[in-house]
Amino acid sequence: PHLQTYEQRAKKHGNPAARKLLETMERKKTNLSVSVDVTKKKDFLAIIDVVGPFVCLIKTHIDIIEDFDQTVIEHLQELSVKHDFLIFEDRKFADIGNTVALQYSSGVYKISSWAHLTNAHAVPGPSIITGLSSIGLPLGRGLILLSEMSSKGALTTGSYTEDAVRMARSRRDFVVGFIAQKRMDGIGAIEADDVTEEDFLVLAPGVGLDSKGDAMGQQYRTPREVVLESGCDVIIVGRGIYGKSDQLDVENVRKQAERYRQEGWSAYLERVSLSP
Ligand code: UP6
Repeated sequence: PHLQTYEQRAKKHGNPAARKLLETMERKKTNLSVSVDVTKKKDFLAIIDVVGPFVCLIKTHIDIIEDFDQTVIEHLQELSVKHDFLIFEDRKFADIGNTVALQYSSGVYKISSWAHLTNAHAVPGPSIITGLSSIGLPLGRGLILLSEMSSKGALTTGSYTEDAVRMARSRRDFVVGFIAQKRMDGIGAIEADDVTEEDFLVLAPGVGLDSKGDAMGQQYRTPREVVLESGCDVIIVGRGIYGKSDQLDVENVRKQAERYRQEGWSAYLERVSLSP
């Protein structure tokens, strides 16, 4: 499906959150998601307001905000309307169905009430999807499974990746894609599976233009490698855009967001031009 346009794919997608994301990407001409991993409410909202025009999706780690209160969510939702982007809470759920259902719906953050997308590890097996979908499906949310990770030495390889894709394939109503480094089309499929109609979005973290990695095992590839060569749909960029968050340079954040949007989008245009 990745040689089709985002618009063509939006028309066929059965999940409302995935459809809305694909439509937003086409409308705003961007496959950039900014990962806003900062610890102060003020910086968090300032970055989002600046990068908003250039992104389809804002990725959050809501539990790292030190001065979190309900107004963070209210402002985030206002910005999501103002700049026309979706919200993805990178919660990486990894427990039994009953526990993840509570973590998703309750506690301080009530993630299901504001995040269009969230994600989960496949390690607990299919019951994690059962638990999360009991909350998210009636709300029109979508789930992303982690089938690969960007960090050095990640255990998400081979049969683990295949099993994660199989889990997703059996719940295409709710699982809309993967955190991965490449397309997962047909991976782990057996003959009885009809994979011709499946369209999983691939969201790729570990994207950077000026660095190959960090001191803690992160590994970066360029938007071109990720979108054109590996067929991923959304590039997730954190520090490549906001740098060191202790000295926020708003003008530079804007410049970097424009630069990554441009790189990601031209790689996408080149990719769809290969369509027969
Ligand atoms: N992330 C990865 N790799 C994965 C999954 N998730 O880096 O395999 C997340 C991190 C971080 C963001 O939790 O929020 O993507 C990457 O940030 P960076 O661009 O600053 O490295």
